[in-house]
Amino acid sequence: STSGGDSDSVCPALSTMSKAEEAKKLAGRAAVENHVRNNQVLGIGSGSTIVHAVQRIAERVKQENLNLVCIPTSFQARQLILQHGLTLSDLDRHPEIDLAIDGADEVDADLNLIKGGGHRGCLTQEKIVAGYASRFIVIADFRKDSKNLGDQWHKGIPIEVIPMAYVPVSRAVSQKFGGAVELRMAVNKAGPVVTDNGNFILDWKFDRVHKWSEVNTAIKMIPGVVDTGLFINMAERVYFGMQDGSVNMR
Ligand code: ABF
Repeated sequence: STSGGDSDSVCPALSTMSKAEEAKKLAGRAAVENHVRNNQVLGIGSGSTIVHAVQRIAERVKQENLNLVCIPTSFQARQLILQHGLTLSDLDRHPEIDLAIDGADEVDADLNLIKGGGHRGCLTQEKIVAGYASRFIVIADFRKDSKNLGDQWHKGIPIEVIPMAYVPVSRAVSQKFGGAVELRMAVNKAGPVVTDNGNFILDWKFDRVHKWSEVNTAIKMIPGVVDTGLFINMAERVYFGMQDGSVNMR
């Protein structure tokens, strides 16, 4: 029948988009429900999924009169915290974080993550905040759920580099580990993406499965590398919003 009129048949791509957005919301809200408690220092991640979590945090602060302090992982996160009237702080005043919540581009079966795929290539501040958090919880929609890194996410592993070193770092990564490395360009192609830290982002399109923990350490040792979008063994739990309206936890 052509008369159904449901969004799946009219525009499948649009339908997947709105289902993904709904799934992000489910994941973000479930994580806040289950983990946010009074008197916590929270790490606030970056991207589109965290927006839903921050909305729920702000609702709960009002409803339950919670006393929370928020540490941002990016300029975007800082703006989100301020826009929602939450208390903004930093690692100078709060070097220990109780709970960090963030999105991801891909999550494998062992809860290893690829991050940094967003417009601003946020990953270094996210890794710092997650690294100094007692608990790190990831929120994502069903499209991010993967067995092996690279199964779902095809844009490669982001690597933040000091601008003067982007060419030798690119060469070193492809010589040592194969694959192809590209400097990430701004959407309008007018120049490279510049991170919140004033650096560039390389996208390493790997051509085989690696031992990610070893590769991550080896890439970090290359002079000029600031950090990688590989988050190995950091996430304690991931909430996936599903297409059917449920939330899967891993
Ligand atoms: C940032 O946003 C990045 O580290 C990660 O790549 C991405 C996740 O964004 P989204 O929630 O929009 O998928 O956290």
